[in-house]
Parts: sequence; C-alpha cells; structure tokens
Amino acid sequence: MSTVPHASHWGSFTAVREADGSVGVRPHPDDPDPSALLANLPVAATGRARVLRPHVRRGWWEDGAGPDERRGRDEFLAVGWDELLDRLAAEYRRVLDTDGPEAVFGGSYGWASAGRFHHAQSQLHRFLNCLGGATRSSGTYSHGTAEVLLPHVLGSLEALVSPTAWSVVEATTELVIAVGGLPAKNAQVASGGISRHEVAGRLRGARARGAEFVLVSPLRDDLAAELDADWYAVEPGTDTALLLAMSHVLVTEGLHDEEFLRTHCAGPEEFLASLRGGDDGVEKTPEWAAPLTGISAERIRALARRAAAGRTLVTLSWSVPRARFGEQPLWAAIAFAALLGQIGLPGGGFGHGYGSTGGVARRAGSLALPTLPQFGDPLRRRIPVARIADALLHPGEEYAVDGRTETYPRLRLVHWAGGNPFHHHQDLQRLQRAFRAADTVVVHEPFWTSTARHADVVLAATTTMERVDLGAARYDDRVIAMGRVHEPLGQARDDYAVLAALAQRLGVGERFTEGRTAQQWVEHLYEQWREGPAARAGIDAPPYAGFVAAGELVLPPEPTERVLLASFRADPQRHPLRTPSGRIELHSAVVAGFGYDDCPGHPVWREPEERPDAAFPLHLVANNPAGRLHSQLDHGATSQASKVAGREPLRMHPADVRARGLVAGQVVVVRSRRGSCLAGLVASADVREGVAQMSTGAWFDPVAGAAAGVTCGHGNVNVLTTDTGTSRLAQGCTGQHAAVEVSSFDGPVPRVTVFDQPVTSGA
Ligand SMILES: Nc1nc2c(c(=O)[nH]1)N[C@H]1C(S)=C(S)[C@@H](COP(=O)(O)OP(=O)(O)OC[C@H]3O[C@@H](n4cnc5c(=O)[nH]c(N)nc54)[C@H](O)[C@@H]3O)O[C@H]1N2
Ligand SMILES: Nc1nc2c(c(=O)[nH]1)N[C@H]1C(S)=C(S)[C@@H](COP(=O)(O)OP(=O)(O)OC[C@H]3O[C@@H](n4cnc5c(=O)[nH]c(N)nc54)[C@H](O)[C@@H]3O)O[C@H]1N2
Ligand SMILES: [Mo]
Repeated sequence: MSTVPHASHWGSFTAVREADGSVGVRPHPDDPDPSALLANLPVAATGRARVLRPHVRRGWWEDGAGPDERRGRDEFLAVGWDELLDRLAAEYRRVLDTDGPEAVFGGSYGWASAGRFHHAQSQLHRFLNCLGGATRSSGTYSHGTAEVLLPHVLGSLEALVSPTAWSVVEATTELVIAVGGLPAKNAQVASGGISRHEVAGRLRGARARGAEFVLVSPLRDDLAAELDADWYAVEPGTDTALLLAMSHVLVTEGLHDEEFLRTHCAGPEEFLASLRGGDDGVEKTPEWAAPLTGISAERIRALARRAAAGRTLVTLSWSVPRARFGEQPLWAAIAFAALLGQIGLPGGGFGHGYGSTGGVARRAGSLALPTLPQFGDPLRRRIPVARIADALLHPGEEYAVDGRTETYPRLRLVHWAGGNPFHHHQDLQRLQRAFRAADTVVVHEPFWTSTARHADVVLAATTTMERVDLGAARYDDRVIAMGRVHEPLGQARDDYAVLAALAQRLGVGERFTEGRTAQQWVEHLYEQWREGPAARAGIDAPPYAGFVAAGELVLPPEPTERVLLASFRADPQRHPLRTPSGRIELHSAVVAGFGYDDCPGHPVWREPEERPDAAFPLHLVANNPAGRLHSQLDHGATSQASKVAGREPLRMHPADVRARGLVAGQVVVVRSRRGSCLAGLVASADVREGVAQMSTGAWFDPVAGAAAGVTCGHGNVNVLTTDTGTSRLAQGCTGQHAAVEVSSFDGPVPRVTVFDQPVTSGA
C-alpha cells in the first residue's frame, strides 16, 4: 500500500494504492466538509471506458480529411503513436499552408483536471501559439454573460470573482436574498482545487448569528434545509420581472436610497422611468409580475420591504444568466441592490456566484500561481465560447457581439484537449452536424466520451493520477505536491508528451519543450514561483525536494474582511468605477448605443421565445449535477449511485407526475423541439410545479438512443436545449432552460452503451 497526496477540482485528497492495483481516496485531513465526488475517482484506474491506445476513425484514415457524415458513427482503428502523429502532422501542415492558423479551432473549452503544468488547455494553447496561433474562444459557459455585461455596469469583474468575503457575510448580513440559491452541491467544486470546503459552515454560522434567508429558485434544495429559508418558488426565467417589480415597490414606497442613486449611479432617471412604463407603457408593478413569476403581488411587496428593513445581500447564482436574455436578471439584481443603497457596505449589496463554486468570496487570490508560459497568442482571433456550432456551420457569416460585427472564420481542423463539448454544448444534434462539417477533429481524452467518439483522431491521454504535478488555485490556501498514484494505463500519454511529439514533427519541438521533460517542467515551475511571487510575498517555501517530502505547502492567511466596492462607496470621486461615468450604470449609454432590442441600455423584461406551451408544458431546469463534475467520471461510484433505472434522474413535482399517470422510478422520455432522451423519474415536492429538473453531464449515448427511438438513451439534457446566445450583447450560453414534455417510455429499455469500448479493429 502506498499513499500519495493529490488534488482535484472537488478537493485535495490522499490516494491510496492497494497491493492489487486498485486506488482508494481519503479526503484532505483539514477539510471540514469533504466532497462526495471523491468517490468517483477510483474508477479512472480500472480501465473502464478508458482510451487505452491512440485511435483513428476508419473513414478519415482511409479516405482522408474532409467533411464527413460518418463522423460519430464510424468504426475506430487502433494505430501506433508514431504513424498517427505523422499523419496528423501532415494534416496540420496542409491546413496551415492552405488556410492559415485561423482555420484551426483551438479554443478547446473545458475544465480538464487540476494541476498547474499538465493543464490540458494551457498545453494546447502553448503548442498552437508556437505554430502561429489558432482561432480561440472568449468567455466561459459558467458566466460568459457577466464577463461582457459587468464591465459596462460595474467597470470590472470583481462582483463575479471576488465579491464581499464569506467571513464578512457570516458576521454581518441580516438578510440574504439568494436568487438561484446557494446550492451546497456546487460549492463542492472549485476550479484548480480546494483543500477546505467552507461554504456550508459559513452559511450555518450566519444562520446561528440570526441571519435570515430567502431562496428565490424553482428548487427548494438550492439552499440547505437547516437555513430555514423562505422559499419563493419562482417560475424559471422570470427573475427579471420579480426584481423589477421589487424595485418598483422600493421607489413607490420611498424605500430607496435617493442619495446613493445621485452620488453613485448613472442613469437612474432612465431606469426609474422604465419602471413606470416609460419603455413599453406597462408599469412594472407587483400585480404585473405576479402572473409571470408565479409569486403573489403581496409576497413580492413583502420581500421588497423586508430587503429595505436591514442589511441585505442580494446574491445571484451563475445559472440565472445562463438563459435567453440572461443579461437582464443580472442587471436588474444590481439595480435593485443599488436602489437599496447598500453596495459597498459590509454584508450588504450584491454578489454574483456565491455558492456557485467553493472558490467565490474566499481568499482575495492576489498571489500569482506557478504558471506554464504560453508565449502569447499571435493571432488573437476569437469567437464567443458558446457559438462553436454556429462558427462551424456558418463560415464567413457575420454576427454581432458587444457592439461589434464579427465574421466567423472557416474552421477546418478542430483540436480539443480537456473539454467535452458533447456534454457542455446545447442542441447536440446540431453540434453533430457542426462537427461533421470540419475536415479533421482531434481529441485528447483519457475516456471514450461522446466527444472522443465524434473525433477522427483520438489521442489516449493520461489522467491526473498518472502524473506528477503542482496543485494550486487562486482561492485556495495550499499548494499540493501531486504525486503519481499509478502508472499510465495501456499506452496513454500525457498531453504534454503528445503535443511535444507533434510539435517536433512540425518543426517547433524545441520551442515547445525548451528541452525539459515533464518532471523537469514541474520542478522548474515550482522553483520559479518559489523564487519569484512566493518570495516577494514573504512566503518561505522549501526547495522542490522539501516540498515533495512535505506533500503540501500551507500559504499564509490573507486579510478576509474584503467588502465589494467599499472604496468606491466611501469616495466615488477618488475611487471611480471603470465605467464611462465612473459610477454604477443603471442605464448605459454605450449599451444603448449598440441599438440591440434584445439588450437595450437598462434592465428590461423580455419574454424568451421558448416558454412552456401546450405541446411542451414543462419548464426544464438543466443545472449542474450533484454527483459529479459536469460529465467527468460519470461511470464513477457517486455518479452511478445517483442514477435511476440506469438513466440520469429527472425530478418533477408529485402533482405533475400524477397528472401524467407516471410512477417514480420508471423510465420516461423527455422531449423538446430539438430532441429527446430517456430519464429515470423521481417525484419530489422540492421541485416547483410545472418544472422538470435534470442535471447535465450524463454521457451522450446516441447508440442506446437509436435502440429506443430517441436521441439519447442515457439522459444527456443537451439534446433538449437550444443553441442560441443570450443576446447580441454577450452571446452567452443559454443551456439552463428549455420547454419539454415528459411521458412514459414503454418500449424495451436499451442498455447504456457509452461506457463500453467503441467498435474498434487493428489497422
Ligand atoms: N444545458 C446546460 N449545459 C451546460 C451547463 C448548464 O448549466 N446547462 N453548464 C455549462 C458549464 S457552466 C460548463 S463549465 C460546461 C462544462 O463542460 P466541460 O468542462 O467540457 O465538462 P467536463 O466534463 O468537465 O469536461 C472535461 C473533459 O476533460 C477530460 N479530461 C480530464 N482531465 C484531462 C487531462 O488531463 N487531459 C485531457 N486531454 N482530458 C482531460 C475529462 O475526461 C472530460 O471529458 O458545461 C456547460 N454546459
Ligand atoms: N457538484 C458540482 N458542482 C459544480 C459543478 C458540477 O458540475 N458539479 N460545476 C461547477 C461549474 S463549472 C459551475 S459554472 C458552477 C455552476 O453554478 P450555477 O450555474 O450557479 O449552478 P447550477 O447548478 O447550474 O444552477 C444553480 C441553481 O439555479 C437554479 N435556477 C435555474 N434556473 C433558474 C431561474 O431561472 N431562476 C432562479 N431563481 N433560479 C434558477 C436551479 O434550481 C439550480 O439548481 O457549479 C460548479 N460546481
Ligand atoms: Mo462552469
């Protein structure tokens, strides 16, 4: 038995290697609230669903590159590393010579694994930068809408990455209005790793002090039961109407802070006029919002008054803007908080993403981390991250984003490492058409995910447990000496080794590797960090060997009394925001000047094109899963334990279950205008009536789907969602919602096949 320190996005841990080769995991001893997701890890060492050798799609290998309808359906051939990399290098040369670097898509969005050196996207981006760059993506699926809107409204992303610290909230907030909740499941995860899960404890501490909670969400369990929240079971996608009506109450009852509007806000007149119906002749009263939101006018009034009666924090989860017109609830929440006049005061104001990950509102994160240099992207060609299918399907077409008109490049070669677009993107059948339009699709994967199955070239990647690395994250207080837990399975290679071999064939090998092995790089990055940022911050870090012997380095505490926009509040003349007015823009002349009716110059209510209707009467909430990180290790123990009848669970209110003559535990079909999938039915009164909740991340299984006459036989919600942007402003992801219907599935239930090895033969 050997034990090795390691790190994951859902917690630091000790891996235990048993004599029989199996792997166990023990949470970090200092973690007060370890994540159940740790139990998903051991499956990675079993070989199940692993890509054990490099593979190539038969049609690509035999007939050459080009758009191909067989992509995603074809047989795979197991081939040797050298012959495959030779062919891939030749294809790279062809594409670069014919169409230049912008024809390569290297955005490669995805969470990959923790670890500073072996981070898959960083490796791929460095490789592509050596070749002259590639088309990349801008923004994230997580909070891409905020990344575009917040600079216009607040002049920075501070409200998103480091709002008022949890410690301050715990000590001072009297009322938390949690729009989209603060679900414990999401705080289990923090990008890059987390050693101590603290959110549940902070919330408990605030409650014990007497803080009160209001949950605005279609799901009651978006906030821990022990917090005794007052549940506002809002109709999904209508938070803007609720917040505008609450704003209307503040203004009509004189509960707003006129002084704060005058001294700290720009455009309050336009915003207040729009509440009175200046835009569309409709006053945004609670009576107006009640039928939209499903919340009575009295409860809307009561909540506005309660908010004005004490120190109130308005939090908005990242999920709420991940929907059509997602800019609006974000802007409306900031406007409501501005009317309350508590922005910049301890425990009051606004924050975006509390609870969305365990990292938000934690450490200030001012210390630079060990980082693999990227050389800079010489091309600087970007598409909004969630417009990938549009780009592949509509080369040369124009689109609008953030006031600019851009043109989609002609993408020929798609190169993905560390992400799973056939999990994360919307309308997967459209994504299939998009991938089939490329000349060549290259995917590095440890597992036979649906993305690997839609590739031409599948490069067998190691998992993090097969490598040595440095675990560190901006909001964590540890650097972990991630050790190798076991040898690589089969012929799997590190992304670094594969890209180094490809770089060498393309004449940039020396530039990419700088002559270092992976181990030398890890030591080099550590030593550079130790002698640079760590030393400057007064951290007495041991040399690499001592660090490895200790297993981790505990970073000194940082000040934790951070209050969002405190200095701006105290003196807006000396500390103006980086907006055109220097103030909070309740109305933005810049945004208004873009002339977008889908996102005008101040927060407005817009009815999404797709709402529940007679054919698809249920509002699907496609949120992030409790039992895994996205699609990662869906075949692991915790994720599998969450399945119902072997499918992804779908939760509905018992009344909706009864109305359809269904029974809990059965297999159902979920349909939308885009596609259909099977699911395992759960009845729960924690779900608002009229809502169906199904999490993302079940591996897309079109094979089992074909056997059942549906798009996916396993339960990937993204066969149901729409592939539209939030608006022309942000063009953010809108995957959180769709209109669906649920019915009984009466055919023979197909076996889920997506964790099996695909049909393969030797070349
Ligand atoms: N409908 C809907 N869709 C959504 C969302 C939603 O709310 N609703 N949420 C969105 C959000 S917020 C996000 S962030 C995305 C997440 O989408 P992704 O980040 O794409 O999802 P992951 O499953 O984390 O994909 C990471 C992949 O990298 C692989 N991997 C792990 N380590 C390594 C490695 O070292 N090397 C290589 N080569 N591969 C590795 C894993 O096996 C996995 O397949 O999904 C989005 N999709
Ligand atoms: N366990 C686990 N944790 C994770 C992840 C994971 O995959 N698994 N993913 C991580 C990542 S990358 C991200 S970006 C974050 C995601 O963080 P979020 O985007 O905040 O999380 P979601 O779970 O998608 O949604 C949170 C809740 O929002 C509510 N909601 C949905 N629509 C509406 C609406 O219209 N109005 C209101 N008021 N509420 C609504 C839903 O009930 C849902 O449970 O989570 C991170 N943490
Ligand atoms: Mo995310």
